[in-house]
Amino acid sequence: MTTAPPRTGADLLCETLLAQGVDHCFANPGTSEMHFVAALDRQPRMRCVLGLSEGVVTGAADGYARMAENPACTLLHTGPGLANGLANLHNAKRAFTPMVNVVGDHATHHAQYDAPLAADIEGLARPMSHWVARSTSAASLGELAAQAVQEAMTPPGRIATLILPADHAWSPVDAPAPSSRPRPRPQPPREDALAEAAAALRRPGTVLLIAGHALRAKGLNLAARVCTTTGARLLTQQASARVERGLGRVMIDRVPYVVGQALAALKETRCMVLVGARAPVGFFAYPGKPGSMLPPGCPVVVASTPQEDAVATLRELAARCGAAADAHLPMLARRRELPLPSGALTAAAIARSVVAQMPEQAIICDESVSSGREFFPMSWHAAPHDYLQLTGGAIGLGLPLATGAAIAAPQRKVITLQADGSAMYTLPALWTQARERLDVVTVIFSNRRYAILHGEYAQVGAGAPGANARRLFDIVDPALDWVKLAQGLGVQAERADTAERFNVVLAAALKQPRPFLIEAMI
Ligand SMILES: Cc1ncc(C[n+]2csc(CCOP(=O)(O)OP(=O)(O)O)c2C)c(N)n1
Repeated sequence: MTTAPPRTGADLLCETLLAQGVDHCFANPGTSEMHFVAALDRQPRMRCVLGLSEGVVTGAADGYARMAENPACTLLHTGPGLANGLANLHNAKRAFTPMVNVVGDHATHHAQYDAPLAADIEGLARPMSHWVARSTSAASLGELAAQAVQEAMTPPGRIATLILPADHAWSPVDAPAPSSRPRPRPQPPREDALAEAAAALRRPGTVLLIAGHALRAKGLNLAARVCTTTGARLLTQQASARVERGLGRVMIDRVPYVVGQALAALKETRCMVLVGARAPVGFFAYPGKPGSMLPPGCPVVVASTPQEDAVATLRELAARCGAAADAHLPMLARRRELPLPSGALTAAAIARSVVAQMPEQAIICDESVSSGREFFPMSWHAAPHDYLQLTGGAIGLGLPLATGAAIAAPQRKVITLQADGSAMYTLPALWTQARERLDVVTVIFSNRRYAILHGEYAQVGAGAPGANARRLFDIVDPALDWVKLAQGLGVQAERADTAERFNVVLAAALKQPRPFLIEAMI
């Protein structure tokens, strides 16, 4: 006769996560996490998703949470497992994504031996986490897990990392899982900030820069009403975690990436009002160029910080500016026929084909780097969609982000606009897409180079690339065969080298509900 295993600290952790509404676990486990895996195994409500590298795990948890508006947990193996996932944790932190990381560690009594995988997990976790804790006993795991979820859900979204020594995971416990707690709410807007912002918005030359939740349809409509009434100019940051765009939605422009273009776009700005946003700065410093993208001395008014309620702020500003609820909004995108492209396959042709063919409610994950710039203005008039970007600049997010988004929104088509160099960082995400049968079409912009770095080389004043620089920027020898790479990971794939062929392959890919990759030869 087999007896049921005793309830462990890992069970308590798992039960608590579920009780707090966390029911997806993106994982790459090892020996120190075996009891957590056993606890997951006893919880059929927890969906477990394997990522074959930790960058996939953390990136997918980011994509999941952006669409589910709920944190996932990750399961990472000790310091090195966490370290492999850090770049995408950095991106998630910059996106204000809620996330709970469970990082396994050696049993406490094993620490004295300095075994090979022993590492300073706190030291690795801290820079990419808002909150780091280590369990002190099996019984502590309930309270700590509940706290981790609270931390993660503290607006606008935080990274919480809980370190789990193996003996706390395997020791028996009686303590019940803490019951579900109310989710923390964003702070209300501040009266003095609202008054100052409302006055600033009425002055000529003011830009209203919005971010975070203000970029969902409701916030955008309020912002458009404010700007239509006051004449202020509406803008968002260069990259955003999630924007609701397309037909019937507000056509909001963004601050350009290229410093010269950003400076030109903002040169008439007399004042900037921020709602959940940060005043625009250069992505990098360039010799002889300013770091702030605003004209010198331009005042900045913080109407609300990212921690404050952006939608409530905009509602208040609309009221104070006298914006009518039924005001006509010229900023709303209207239908525009976009013929399919023909001829040479270029980044612009791909953008046009995607815009013309994408279904309603598609989720666009954009890591197209230098190839996707045409997509943004063209897709104002596309079918209504969500648009997810790389907010932390650490490339290698696109494929995992799409993976997590597809898991969060299984009824929606996910389209990944993916630069080839960036795709290689977290290529195994394609395997997870195949394993989980996800509805994702990946478009690889196969330019066989780090194109943006050619531009940056000139921008920083380094001159023309010679042989060594070119060897660091070009990935043509050997050429990556994306059809074979995808097929090897279980994803169907085809190559397109003309616009006509791309149109046909994309149409077929969009019709079927399984992962599909298009190698677009540009
Ligand atoms: C983690 C990380 N490593 C390196 C870089 C530097 N970097 C920026 S863009 C880039 C290559 C981009 O090439 P690709 O993804 O093919 O896009 P393309 O520039 O060709 O459009 C690199 C290496 C980075 N941003 N993040």
